[in-house]
Amino acid sequence: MHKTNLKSNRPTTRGALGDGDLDFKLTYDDAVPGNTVWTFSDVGVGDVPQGYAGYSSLNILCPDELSFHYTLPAGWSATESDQGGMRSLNFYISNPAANGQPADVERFLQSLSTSFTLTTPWDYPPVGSEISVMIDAAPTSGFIDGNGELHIYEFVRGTITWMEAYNAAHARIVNGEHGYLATLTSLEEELFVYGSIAKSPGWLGGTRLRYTDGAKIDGSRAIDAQGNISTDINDYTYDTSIANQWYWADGASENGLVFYGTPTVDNTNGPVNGVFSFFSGWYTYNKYPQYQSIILTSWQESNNYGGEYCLQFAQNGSASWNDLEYNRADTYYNSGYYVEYGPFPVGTGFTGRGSANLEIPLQYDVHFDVNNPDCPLTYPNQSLWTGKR
Ligand SMILES: [Ca+2]
Ligand SMILES: [Ca+2]
Repeated sequence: MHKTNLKSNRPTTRGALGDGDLDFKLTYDDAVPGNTVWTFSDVGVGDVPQGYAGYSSLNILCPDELSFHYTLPAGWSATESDQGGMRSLNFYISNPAANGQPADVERFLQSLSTSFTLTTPWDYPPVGSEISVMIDAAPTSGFIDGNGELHIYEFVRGTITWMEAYNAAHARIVNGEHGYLATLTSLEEELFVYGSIAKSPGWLGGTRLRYTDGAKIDGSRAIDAQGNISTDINDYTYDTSIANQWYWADGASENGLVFYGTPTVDNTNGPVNGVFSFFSGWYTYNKYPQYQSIILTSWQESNNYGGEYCLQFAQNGSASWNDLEYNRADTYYNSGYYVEYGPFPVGTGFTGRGSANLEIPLQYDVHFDVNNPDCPLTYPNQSLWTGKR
């Protein structure tokens, strides 16, 4: 048995052009024996979209066999999620005006390198074999859930009511699917969104509002062809005898799910067994001791202070939740809303709004049998054995 590597068959660079304002190449130095490092090059980032001060976020989605090497520029932060064979790296730019300009993003992408950790030569990434990069002027991040599925989140500025935000979220589209007011249904998702983009107070998709006949809001009672729900508070009730449970009013599988069984804080009867909730206060503080520094305890929520029935997130820079009036829309209490998209299936790249999906230029070896030298096979992204052993 004889085998050899056919170096000439290795690609050295690959490029991609997104359908938004982003393009880049991955470069692999073929001259270095055993090299597993790829670097980004030829990065081009387009102009900042009108109405924005700069880019706010940069997300990378890839198989989790990839290791990324980088140094964060000043004013940038990073969050990572890694589940189900996929990895999502999220870089958040805290001051888009200062360090989110196209040249800053280009410099950072150009400084990235990545390498594989392969235990065997044929142990290539099982899904996708793609690197997806998305830049966005709006704060956006991508989370990989326990099933390896992708959820994308976005914070949208705007002082609008909860019902208006419900409709506005539905009108937004990523990867071809409508968004919805974000649903944080696990501690992992909660901490991820807080750690990546949640720097401003804004609406989530939870409420205890009901239609006046007692039905939950779930998107099924549209008032127009766009699927909007009524924005008139008179079509709803927040009477605690009817509007007595907190539930998610939208979302892929959690639409209608009750996450808190009482209208106001009740540490015995409120928390629903096996369902995640994260209201401010001592209950949450004691239940998650390792995250006490990001949970507000100055008051116990939900407190229905003056009539509050819609779910608000990231007040005073905290990760915990608060109940708020539907129309409490000012920059201190509520400066926008959180939109979620997905879940998208394993292997989905980003599309739209400054994104590029790139096949990873894998090193591949071709093995052949000297007794049959005419049959060296080349096959991208695979290590093949051919001929007789
Ligand atoms: Ca969710
Ligand atoms: Ca409150």
